[in-house]
Amino acid sequence: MSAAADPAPSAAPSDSDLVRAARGLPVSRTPVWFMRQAGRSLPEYRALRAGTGMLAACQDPDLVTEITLQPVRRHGVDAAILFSDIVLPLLVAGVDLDIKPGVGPVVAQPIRSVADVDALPPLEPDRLAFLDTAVRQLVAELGPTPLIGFAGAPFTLATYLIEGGPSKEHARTKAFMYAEPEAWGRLLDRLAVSAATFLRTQVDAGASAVQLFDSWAGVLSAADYAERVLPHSRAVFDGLGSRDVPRIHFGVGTGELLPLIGDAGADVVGVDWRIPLDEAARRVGPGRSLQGNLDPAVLLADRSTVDREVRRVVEQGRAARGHVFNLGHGVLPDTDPGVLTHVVELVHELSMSPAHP
Ligand code: 1CP
Repeated sequence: MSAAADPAPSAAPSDSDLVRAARGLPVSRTPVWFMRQAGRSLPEYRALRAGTGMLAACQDPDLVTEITLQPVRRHGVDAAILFSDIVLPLLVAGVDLDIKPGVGPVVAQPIRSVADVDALPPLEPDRLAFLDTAVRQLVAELGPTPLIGFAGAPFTLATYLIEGGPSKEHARTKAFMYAEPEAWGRLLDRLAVSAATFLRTQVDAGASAVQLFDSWAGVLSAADYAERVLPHSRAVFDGLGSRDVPRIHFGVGTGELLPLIGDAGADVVGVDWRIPLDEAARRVGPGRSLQGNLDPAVLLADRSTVDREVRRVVEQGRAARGHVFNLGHGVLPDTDPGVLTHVVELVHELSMSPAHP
């Protein structure tokens, strides 16, 4: 990566350091943003959300705009990520679900049979007017800062629909995948169609990049992932057609899946903290950039540990075609927001100086 003399952000989000790093082009400094940067670690978020349910907040364009902007103003991150949730397209389509505080998404009638799969309602694009409004407002407010749109990948959404809520082993999901391969394929096909609709709406309204969250794909073997999941994630990216925005693809615990995660159609592969970025770059190959991978728990440690680990991630990221600095998973709720601001400053400073020998 080459370092230009002027670190000032360029005028167009499509020429921002985030988009350039995602495409493997030279950047003025390593771009940095944080998964779950909008959310519970910010007191201004808790104040704004008081009295409004998570899913209601996600459908209110003014709240979405304000919550999405909060971490950009406070930390000076190089990208905004839309305030929404991976289960929102399901809710909008008519699935009875809620996000319970302290738990996560809970589905009233989990999918347990082939008939349940066939009863899943489709997502009608005309129900996404609130999303179009929110993204347009945001893009106008953000100016040169790119907005990342996102969706949940078919597998990770299927885990919530089948388990009925958060789970560790995803045993029911895997059992359904093995026992009902045809219905499984149909379920993931449908989820791919709605994820693509959700992403297209965001890109057509002005989002500069997209991230597909397959957070729980790491529970699968490479063989099962390749055969039963990857084609459906690829269908989501293919659903973007010729829309020319970088595609980020992320999962947790995907060390053994990294080449496949790239093959699904990503420009950028998101990596958690278990695999160093130089090793991840070897596994992913030369044609893709990397995003990650500071352990979110490091941000709860003392300042010298934070600095040492940030420095390591920046150094190891130099092995990649392009590097977008991020955490290996979302910001933990107890994180001191001041530490996040410090990390943004440190990544920028370190990435403007030449590599250490
Ligand atoms: O009341 C609250 O504040 C609820 C907490 C919360 C928030 C702030 C949830 C519930 N979702 C969100 C927002 C959210 N969700 C964003 C906002 C943008 C940002 O990053 O700042 C994003 C990108 C998501 C995506 C999401 N939701 C994922 C993929 C990312 C990941 O963390 O792996 C997943 C798995 C979800 C499901 C979900 N929603 C909420 C929770 C607590 C969970 C996880 C539950 C579980 O453990 O299964």
